[in-house]
Amino acid sequence: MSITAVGSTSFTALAAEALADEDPELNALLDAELAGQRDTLAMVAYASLAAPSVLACGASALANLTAEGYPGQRYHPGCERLDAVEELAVSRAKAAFGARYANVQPHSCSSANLAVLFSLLDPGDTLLGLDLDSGGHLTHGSPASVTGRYFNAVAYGLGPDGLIDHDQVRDLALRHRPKVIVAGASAYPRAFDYPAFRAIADEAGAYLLADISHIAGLVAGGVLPSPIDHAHVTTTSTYKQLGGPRGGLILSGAEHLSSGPSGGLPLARRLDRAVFPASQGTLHPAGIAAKARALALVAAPEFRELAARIALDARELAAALAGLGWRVLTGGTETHMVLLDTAARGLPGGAAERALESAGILANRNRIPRDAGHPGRTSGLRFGTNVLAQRGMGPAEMRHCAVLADRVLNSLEAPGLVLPAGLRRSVRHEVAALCTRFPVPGYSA
Ligand code: DSN
Repeated sequence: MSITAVGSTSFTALAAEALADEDPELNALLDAELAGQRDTLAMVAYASLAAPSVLACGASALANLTAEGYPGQRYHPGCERLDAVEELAVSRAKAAFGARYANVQPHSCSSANLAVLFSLLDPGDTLLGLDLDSGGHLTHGSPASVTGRYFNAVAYGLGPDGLIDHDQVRDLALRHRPKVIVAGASAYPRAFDYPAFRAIADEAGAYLLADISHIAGLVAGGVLPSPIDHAHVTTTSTYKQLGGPRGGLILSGAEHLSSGPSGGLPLARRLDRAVFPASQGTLHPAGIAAKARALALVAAPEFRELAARIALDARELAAALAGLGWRVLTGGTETHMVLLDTAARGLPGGAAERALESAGILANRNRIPRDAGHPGRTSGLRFGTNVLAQRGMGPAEMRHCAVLADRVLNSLEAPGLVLPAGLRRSVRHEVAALCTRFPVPGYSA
C-alpha cells in the first residue's frame, strides 16, 4: 500500500492496511493491545476508552502539520484547515463545560497545570494544594514536581473522616497567603465544594485553580457540580474521563476577561500566552482534532446517561466491596473512584494490583493517607468505573466484579502473595465471559 492511495475517502482504513502490510511485527503488537483491552476488565480510575472516530482523528493527515500560535495568528504557513479544526475544538470545549474561554493546546493536564501555575505565580510564590498522600496530584506542589521546587508549596490534608477539612484549608490560606489555591485531586472519591474554596481564595487574595482531570466527565455530564464559574481557571485532561485523546484543556468561565486578584492582563490573554509561547512550542494538530471529536460526543445526550452510570456503578462497587469486609476510604464515593485500604487486611497495594492483573482485572496500587512519610509504600488500591460503564455494565455487574476481586485478594498464598494457578484460570474465565457479554462499543472485530 503506498501513500499515493491518500486520495481515498477512507484514509484511516488504508493507513491501517499499510501498517499491516509494511510492518507486521509492530502491527501484531498493536493488535495484541486491542485484544487485551477487549478481554480485560479495566477497573481503573485514570482512563476511559476513546471511540474509534476519536482514534481516527489521531491517525489523520493533520498530524503532518507543524504549527505554533493560535488560529489566524500562526507562525507557519498552511494552517487554514487546522485553524478551522482548532476553532471547532475550542467552541466544543466551551459548549461541553459551559465555559467562556478554552485553550485546547496543552499536551496533557500536567502541561496545562504547569502553564497556568507558571503564569499566575513567580518562582518562590506560595501555592496551596492537596497533599499527594491525601490524594493530590504531583503538579499541585509535590516536592517531586517542579511545582514543589520552584514554588513555596504548602499542602492541605484531610480530616480524620478522610474528607477535605475546609477550616484547615482556610487556616493555611490565611497563614501562608498563597497566590494560587488548587482544588483538585487524583485519588479523592468525594465532590469538591468549589464555592467554599472560592470563598477561602477570595479571603486570602488567591486565584482558585480547579483541576477536574479525573472527574471532567461527571462534571460535563451534570453528575458533579461544575467549578467553571467559581474558579478563575479550570484544567482537565481529555483522556481520563472524556473518552478523548491524550491531552489537556484550560477553561475559564465568567471571569475570563478579568485579571483576578493579582491584576495584570485579562486571564484569557494570560492563559493563551501561558501555553504558547511560554511553556509549549508546536501544538499537536491531530490531537486537537481528536479532542474536537471527543468533545462532540461529550455534548451528546448519551454522555449524560454514561456519566450517571459511571457514578451509580461506583456507588454500587463501593457498597459491594464494603459488604465483603473491605475498608472503603471515606465510606463510599460520589465520583467514579473507589479507594480501598488493602493494608487493613494485611495486603500491600502492590501485591493486590499484581494479583488482580494476573486474573485479568486492572486496578492500580495507590498511596493512602497512612502511607505518608514511607516512600514506596502503597497501602491501597484505586478502582474506577469509567470503562466498565462505557461497556454498558450496571449495578449487577459491579457486584459480580466485587466478588471476583474479593476472591482474588482473599486467595493470595505466601511466600510472594501469589494467586494459585487454578483460581487465576477460573477468575480469568469469568472475566472473559463478562467482557464478551459487554463488548467495548465500536471495538468489535
Ligand atoms: N494522575 C495520574 C493518575 O491519577 O493515575 C496519571 O494520570
